[in-house]
Amino acid sequence: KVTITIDNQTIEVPENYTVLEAARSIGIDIPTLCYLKDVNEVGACRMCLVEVEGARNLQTSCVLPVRDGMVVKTNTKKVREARKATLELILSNHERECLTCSRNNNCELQALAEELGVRDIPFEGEKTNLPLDLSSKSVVRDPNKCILCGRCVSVCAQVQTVGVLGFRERGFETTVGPAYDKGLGEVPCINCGQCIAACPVGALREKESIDYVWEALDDDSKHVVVQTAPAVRAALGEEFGLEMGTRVTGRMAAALRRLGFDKVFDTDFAADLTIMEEGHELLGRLQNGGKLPMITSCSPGWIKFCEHNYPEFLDNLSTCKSPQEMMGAVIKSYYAEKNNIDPKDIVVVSVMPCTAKKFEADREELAATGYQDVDYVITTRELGRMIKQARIDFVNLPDEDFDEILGESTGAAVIFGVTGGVMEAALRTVAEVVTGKELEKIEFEQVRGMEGIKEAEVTLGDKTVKVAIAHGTGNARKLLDDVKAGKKEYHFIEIMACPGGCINGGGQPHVSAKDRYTKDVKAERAKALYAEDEAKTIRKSHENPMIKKIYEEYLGEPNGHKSHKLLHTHYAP
Ligand code: HC1
Ligand code: SF4
Repeated sequence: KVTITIDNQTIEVPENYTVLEAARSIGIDIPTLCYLKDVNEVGACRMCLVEVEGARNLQTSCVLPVRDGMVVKTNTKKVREARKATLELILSNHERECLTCSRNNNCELQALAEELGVRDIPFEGEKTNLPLDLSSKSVVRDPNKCILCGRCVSVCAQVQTVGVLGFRERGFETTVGPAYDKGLGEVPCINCGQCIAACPVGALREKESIDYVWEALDDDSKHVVVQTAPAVRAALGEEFGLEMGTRVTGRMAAALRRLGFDKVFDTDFAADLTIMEEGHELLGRLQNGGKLPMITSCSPGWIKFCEHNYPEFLDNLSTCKSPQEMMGAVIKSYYAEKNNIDPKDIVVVSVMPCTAKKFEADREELAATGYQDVDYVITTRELGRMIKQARIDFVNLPDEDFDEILGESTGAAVIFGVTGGVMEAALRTVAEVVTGKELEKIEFEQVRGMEGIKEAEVTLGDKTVKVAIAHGTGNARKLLDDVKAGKKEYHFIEIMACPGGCINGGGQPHVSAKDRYTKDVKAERAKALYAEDEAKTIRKSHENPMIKKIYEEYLGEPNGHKSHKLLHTHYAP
């Protein structure tokens, strides 16, 4: 421990603290902009300047280690003026179209300008004026709004180990983007949107599909059906000021109905269906000497990461389509036939916590009925915007249910949205199918939690199955390198592209760096999903009565002929 005095308060803090951490530990809020805890700690933006006794110049507190006896002042005239001048300089070269910006009222730069009392910008400099990068199906990059904080660069390189973003040119010409001026759609970007989540301003955002969805809803000749991913219900409330971790499943269904969707279905139904298909696929591979380890295939960011970086594992991927795609295929076949609707008139809209789902929906492999399985994908944030545009009082909506029968789901499905959840859901079903006996305890604690890589050994009948889970493609890379090198052996691996799984997807409500510092976003949202699992009467996919019904009425058996046509695919190298 070291003793340090900040703004006349003397405290003891661990010696590995920075001055910023020490100050925040006693509620002294030093402003930051480029700082993102554990991801980007570089002292580049100089917003966190403080005065240190004995030092001639102001110091950047986010990278300044504490020293015993240090005396720090965070709120002197010199500090205030320096921070404000720095901010004014950043603002002078920022396209300040706040009113029409996707981050209006939710922008860290805007908030700082208010907090530091910026009322005019004395030097109106030359402005960056570059075209938008619209080449990606998921992410839009606006260089004119970029403040060069480097948060996206760090996330992409260090957390995801994709590394397609970097600083280009120098001085005034500096921009952030892929090398050689390429667009994000032309490089091995995996569309995960973690860069969007890291961006403090509107320089990175999802490619919006809201207008297409409104258009479909306004078109009387279209039957517009919506599905919502497991993780959306754990975070949508944040768009309306509700506490992080508030479950809004019922209000979300009510809002979707009020927006005018003809049917409100739940991707969770398809998650149960995925477990039926994937569980039997695993059993098949274990019994018939199939390719192992089998790796989950529901996260489209992970699929793209695999295609670019580990093509040798493509045959290890489960042939199951992701739940969102299975749902689309089932809507345009089973549901269409049952209700006598021509699939060409059906529009399937997905609400996803994910930006990569936009890319996935457009993949040519995923069009089982001759039409794309899914037509439009909007993120959790975009759904929030639509609800606001419709002026629906979300917070005070009553709880409503999803529509039958594609809205019926189990606790196993809802935990898909958190790392380890697909594995746990699969184990609940596979264990019972193998042994024919009911599990005494259905929670598999070993696969839960936010450890980057998790491992477990599970007894299934007379066989011990080794499983592993990785979330965030950086962790996936470590795990796969070990498997490749023969250091580790598994039967079944779950990989999700985003750290924490879908709850922390690139399409979820923005959380400022300041809130990320104090709140454990992943854990809070995960709690909401585990609570929903516990609250469900049916918690195993194979016990979902509507899943039984669809196999009886239509699909036949898991991995059967019809399933293969509709629910499976192959990602070729
Ligand atoms: Fe996910 Fe999935 S869990 S991929 O994380 O398998 O996006 O929520 O919808 O498809 O079900 C995302 C979440 C989601 C699929 C399911
Ligand atoms: Fe990197 Fe993901 Fe952003 Fe693509 S979407 S640039 S992979 S962080």
